[in-house]
Amino acid sequence: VDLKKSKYWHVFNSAIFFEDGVYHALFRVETKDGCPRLVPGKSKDGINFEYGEPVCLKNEDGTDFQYSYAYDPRLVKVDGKIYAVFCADVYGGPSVYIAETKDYVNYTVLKCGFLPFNRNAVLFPEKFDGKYVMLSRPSAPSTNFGKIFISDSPDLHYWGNHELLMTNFEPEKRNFWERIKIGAGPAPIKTKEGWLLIYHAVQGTVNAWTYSIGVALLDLKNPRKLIAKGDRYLMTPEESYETIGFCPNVLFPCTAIHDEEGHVTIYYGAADTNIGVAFTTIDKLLEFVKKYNLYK
Ligand code: BMA
Repeated sequence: VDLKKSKYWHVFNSAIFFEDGVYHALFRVETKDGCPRLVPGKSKDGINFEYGEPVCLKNEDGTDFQYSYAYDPRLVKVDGKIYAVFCADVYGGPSVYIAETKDYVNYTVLKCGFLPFNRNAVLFPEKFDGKYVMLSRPSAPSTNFGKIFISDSPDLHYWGNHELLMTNFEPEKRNFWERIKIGAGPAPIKTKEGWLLIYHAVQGTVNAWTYSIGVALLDLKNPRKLIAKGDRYLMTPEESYETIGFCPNVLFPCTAIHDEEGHVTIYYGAADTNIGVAFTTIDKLLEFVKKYNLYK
């Protein structure tokens, strides 16, 4: 989907939430100054969006949220409230921020519960034993490493019980497609067999890094338990809009919308330039992750 007709130069790793017949978006855009910003959008068909000005981010006390850039949002509904989880730089290094919205345009940023450097965070849409659960990817300035961690919180502010959930490359497993790092994608999808986690995984090549999309399955009652993880990518850059762009060979999923019949629509950033849309089903994702389970 080529969204460049808007005034924004690149529109890619974005969050889209479907509710009451409307697709609400929180787009990651870049204007020609190269600065990542978050912009709201609205659509009836999930493809053609109206755009707004960059979102209004306020602190809980009503003052402006001061940051230098914000990017890679995910939108999640927990306990009837809509939250954006995104990465922003406030202290000279990116960290994970949570912001609540009622209209998808005005966002109240909660006090930061994570230390820099940390990115690729997403909340589970349900609480477990009364606690919010978050996936995130602690890293470092160079970010040439990274694994997915799981944490919980009683109030979305104080986060703890940090544990390694999923590692990337394991030499004896030969999963080279995720050699450099991995990061959680959209909010996990609840299924009868567990939580489906769509994520991105990075391979190093002689040219640059290649970002593919993978899938894992977490235990339904205890999401700290990894049940299965694909030994190969679900999608890798192949189409011209994925292999050619501002940053070639990048697939970066931030949204997975599913309906009651199990259809799944994945929106992913393509080459840091456009948004791609891929269709699948919960059954197909479950079949894939079980058939190609790295740990079977
Ligand atoms: C990551 C993030 C993503 C981006 C990707 C490829 O580190 O910055 O937003 O899509 O790099 O450039």
